[in-house]
Amino acid sequence: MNHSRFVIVILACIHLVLFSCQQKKEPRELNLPKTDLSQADLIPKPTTIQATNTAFPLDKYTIITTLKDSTGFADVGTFLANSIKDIARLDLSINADAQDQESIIYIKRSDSLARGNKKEAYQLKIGTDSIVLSAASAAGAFRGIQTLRQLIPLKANDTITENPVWPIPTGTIDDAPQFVYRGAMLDVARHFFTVEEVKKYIDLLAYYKYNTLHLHLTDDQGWRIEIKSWPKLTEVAGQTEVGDEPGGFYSQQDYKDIVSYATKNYMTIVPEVDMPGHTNSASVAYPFLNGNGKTPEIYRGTHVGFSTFDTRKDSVYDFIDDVVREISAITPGPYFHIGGDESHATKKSDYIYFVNKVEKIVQKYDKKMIGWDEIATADVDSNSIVQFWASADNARKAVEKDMQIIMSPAKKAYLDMKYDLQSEYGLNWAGYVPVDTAYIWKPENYENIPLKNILGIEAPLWSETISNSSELEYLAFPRAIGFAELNWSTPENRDWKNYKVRLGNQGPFLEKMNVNYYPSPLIDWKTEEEPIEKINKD
Ligand code: TNX
Repeated sequence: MNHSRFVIVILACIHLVLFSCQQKKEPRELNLPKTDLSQADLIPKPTTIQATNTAFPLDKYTIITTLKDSTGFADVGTFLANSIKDIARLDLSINADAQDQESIIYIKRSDSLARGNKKEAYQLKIGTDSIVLSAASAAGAFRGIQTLRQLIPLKANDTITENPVWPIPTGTIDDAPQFVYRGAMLDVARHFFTVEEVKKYIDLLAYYKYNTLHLHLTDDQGWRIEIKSWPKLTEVAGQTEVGDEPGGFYSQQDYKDIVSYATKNYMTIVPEVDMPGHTNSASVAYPFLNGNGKTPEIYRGTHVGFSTFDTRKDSVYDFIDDVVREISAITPGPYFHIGGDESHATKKSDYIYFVNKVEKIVQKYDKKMIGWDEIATADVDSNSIVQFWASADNARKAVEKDMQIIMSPAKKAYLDMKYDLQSEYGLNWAGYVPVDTAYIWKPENYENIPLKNILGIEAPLWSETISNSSELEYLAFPRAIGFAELNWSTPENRDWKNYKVRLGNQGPFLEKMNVNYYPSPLIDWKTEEEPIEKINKD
């Protein structure tokens, strides 16, 4: 090193020492309450929790710092800053030089945390002046952020210092999901739900670590996604729904907007175009598609099983090719759901022929095919995925083909089943599904389906009896919260008695989010004595 370089290095060192002396402040003497991280109301329950019984003071002197050069981490930090703004009205600085910081939340990457296919693993180390969130991927960091959000009290403690402080219990959480596919489905075909309503559902699902939202985009009563090469689908078939209501549809721009909102929440959108049955509305728009021998007329009722595409006409497959191509082009996720359920008006041999042809089209556009469990009766590829809803025999056929299975048994996982006799909305063809029935079952060995074939649980919400967010929330909450835990936490970590206390303590959060949940009498719901400020996104 030459002389002048040496001088520069020495000056830089002196500057650094002086600067860090200036920065060094006396630690604050905060008299924070004792805590117990192991008793926190976390849903889903993390894999392991070690409590150290002190508290981290979240307040206006906290800063957020993230790893900057790794995709997604800075955005995850911004998501945390925004959630803290919502809960605590605190405007924390993120990745900026702060002068008066007292505590730090640091979000970093740690490749050693990835376990097998569990890319969403994360670790939270909460100390008295720092929180370190480590994850192998931004998706893992995002899941960890949800845990952190659940640890922030909704109300500040304003007796500790002159400024409000949100004490967070200290300790270490090590966590990873049991299943890689943690889904909910929304039927936007029987009744249409607006982009804003879908986004609100995404917000709530993401909070409980769901990573997939399946949209049932078409059915007998309506077609909800713009297909540019077949405009009448939305011009005609987008204008009806169950009952007298006016229908609606997503333009491709709207759909992209939903997809990008989901992506920011680390959720994958699975589009479903249900066929060859459940296609009356498409045949009303384009009668050549129809294969049931009757003149297609608009249908506003709730029966199933009467419609079918003409499975032996080449032009029908040209139509399907366009539909799959256009939707796949705006769907970054790996899946395309072809429905395939209740095709009672399709001959068995025609059904098998149809599923095989459509599977090829889906694969041509680089997507994995998903279908309701009936598709297992066709000669499907082992790469395709079966969604078990009704027939254990079909699910076993899928196991024989070594396929992956999404678990949605109606008796347990259908969000549109009534809770009980008093339920305002819902159906009951699969029985009543009270909050305990929805939680107390083991997807891990349900109907002897081997664990290795299970991709995860998906909770479908069919919309024959509901048509807006508040009715959606009545059926989905609180049961969707239980499926979140069944999906994420292993059986050893699940216990109804313990879960129901944590669930009851979600009351204030659900109220804050304006969620019209069903206050099941099985749960001792906690409510805030004082009215809490609600989060209004608009
Ligand atoms: C069965 S589940 C259906 C839907 C109905 C639902 C009502 C499935 C694959 N098909 O068409 O909306 O029951 O619960």
